[in-house]
Amino acid sequence: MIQLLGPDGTRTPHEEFDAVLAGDGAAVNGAGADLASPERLRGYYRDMVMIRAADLEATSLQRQGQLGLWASALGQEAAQIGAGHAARTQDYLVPTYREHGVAWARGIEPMRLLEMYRGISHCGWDPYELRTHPYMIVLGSQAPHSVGYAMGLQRDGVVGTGDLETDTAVLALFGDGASSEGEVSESFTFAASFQAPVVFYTQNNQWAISVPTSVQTRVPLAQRSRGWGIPSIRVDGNDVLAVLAAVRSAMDSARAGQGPRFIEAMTYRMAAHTTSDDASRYRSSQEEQEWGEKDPILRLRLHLEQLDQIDEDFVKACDEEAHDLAMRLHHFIHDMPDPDPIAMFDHVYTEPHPVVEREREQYLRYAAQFETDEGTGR
Ligand SMILES: Cc1ncc(C[n+]2csc(CCOP(=O)(O)OP(=O)(O)O)c2C)c(N)n1
Repeated sequence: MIQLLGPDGTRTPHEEFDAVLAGDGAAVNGAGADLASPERLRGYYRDMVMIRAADLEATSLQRQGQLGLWASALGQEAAQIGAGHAARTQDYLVPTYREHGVAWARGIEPMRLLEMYRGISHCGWDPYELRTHPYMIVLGSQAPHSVGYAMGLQRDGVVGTGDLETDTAVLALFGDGASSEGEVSESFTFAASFQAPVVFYTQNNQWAISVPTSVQTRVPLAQRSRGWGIPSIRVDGNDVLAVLAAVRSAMDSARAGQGPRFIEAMTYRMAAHTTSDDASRYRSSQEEQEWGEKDPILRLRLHLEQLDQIDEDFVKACDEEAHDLAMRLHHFIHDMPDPDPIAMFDHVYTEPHPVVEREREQYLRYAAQFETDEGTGR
């Protein structure tokens, strides 16, 4: 397993990945040369603090009856912030339902995520503009969507031209449990056969609801893709620098036309699977405590302290900003008017669809029964 930052924040040299982080000396679409500069490290720290605060607030909002459900990404901040920042602006990302740090790194407001979990929005951002697919809850579906998109990129001629500003790759995100889905294996076949510019990225957070990873696989997951001829590595997913370097390097190989890659990031889902789950039913508090000691945010802070690049004022400013974000989310959701139910029939398909139209008519007939002098009663 590749680790650049140990749990105590100490940096271990790694020839290949240190060079990836140092960059090629040129700033490419906003990503400056040194991905591990103190300024950037502080940025990743702030990102992780912000997204954790948003996550905790979302859990509270669900408990207050304001969200239907919430899938927490607590503990996976480094695996997500690192991957999100490793992708270049033009890359296309295909996330699961738990990718809040990735979304943050791609510029998606946490409000948009909460709207989805409140059940009033199908997506909330423009996938074309932000180059990030809508969240998908169908396990493993990220893989074939990504491979199809990647094969489209080959046909568009934006792979392997040597231009880092335009050559594009796809990042397929899915969990350890999802990796058992047949469509992930089928996607490996297509990606390898056609040398598609796609990186398969699994956050192995140790659990698929109550099923441990040891039941999904007898070998390290990272080894799986090798049978397809897809090079792979396992990285410490609680180490933002290892993730950043691994994903950046794999995406750049893929965009250069060198075919697919697979990355397994070892991390831990510190919260329950969702707000509908009770993790104490299937895992020990000792295990939770052990992983708590590998907290990705603490690790980066310790590293910054070792570099003498962080002070109390910065930490306090991040905490205050995160608190403000949580408060904004709280008020945004509590003050949100209920949408007109008829809106749920909008935007299901790009074009009008006869089944949806029929359902819309049925609903209008149903709602008409409750019409009063004051209005429709909807
Ligand atoms: C095709 C499909 N089968 C089953 C489910 C129900 N389900 C939702 S999440 C989940 C576990 C997923 O675990 P993993 O892929 O490890 O991701 P994690 O939730 O841990 O991030 C299951 C079985 C689903 N959403 N889609």
